[in-house]
Amino acid sequence: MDKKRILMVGDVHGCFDELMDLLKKVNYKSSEDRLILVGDLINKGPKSLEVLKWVRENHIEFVLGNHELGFINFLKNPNPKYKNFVRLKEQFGEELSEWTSWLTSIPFFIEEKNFVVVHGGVIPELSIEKTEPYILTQIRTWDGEGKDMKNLDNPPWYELYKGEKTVVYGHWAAKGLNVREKTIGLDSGCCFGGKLSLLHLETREITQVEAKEAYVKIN
Ligand SMILES: [Mn+2]
Repeated sequence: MDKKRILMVGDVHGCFDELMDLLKKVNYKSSEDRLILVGDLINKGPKSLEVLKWVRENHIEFVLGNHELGFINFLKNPNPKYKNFVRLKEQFGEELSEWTSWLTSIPFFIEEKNFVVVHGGVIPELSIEKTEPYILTQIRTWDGEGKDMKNLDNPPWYELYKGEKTVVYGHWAAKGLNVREKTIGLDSGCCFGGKLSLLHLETREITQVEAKEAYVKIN
């Protein structure tokens, strides 16, 4: 018997308090609901470690975003220029190796019968299994090759998407909440002073909370 709601939340980016408020607002219960985060849990906002701790302790499902991918690469090859990563690594303290192996165990996508969750999006030519992680985590537009996935002269990947499954993603705060027939973008820019968004997949109902403050400027 499966009575679970499937709930998905957009890019948290360290906005731990807003995440807690949002889950309260929908009366989230871990015993009854399946919760999936679309990636980019860390950086920009104030409480990256709190988000990671809560997610890990509560076995919350999520996919890796470009910020987690960058952090995993940083852990392999630290560069002091990435101050957020330096700080987060320090906060892990003696548990660094546990945190690292946990993070590297997280998938780049979650695929079920009716839906796919991925941070950036998917490309039309290729199955998701064969698509490179840097594309899955960073795609916005598609030029046929993935040379510049930010170039707004090219079409957004979701306009090219012909799949049957609903793709739920984040990563494109400038577009805001972006609900289409087969694709649902949930990054509504909480860390920039926007909103944190939650999708109830079965009903397509969206619930949002306002950011408590603008933690970073839009770049
Ligand atoms: Mn992102």
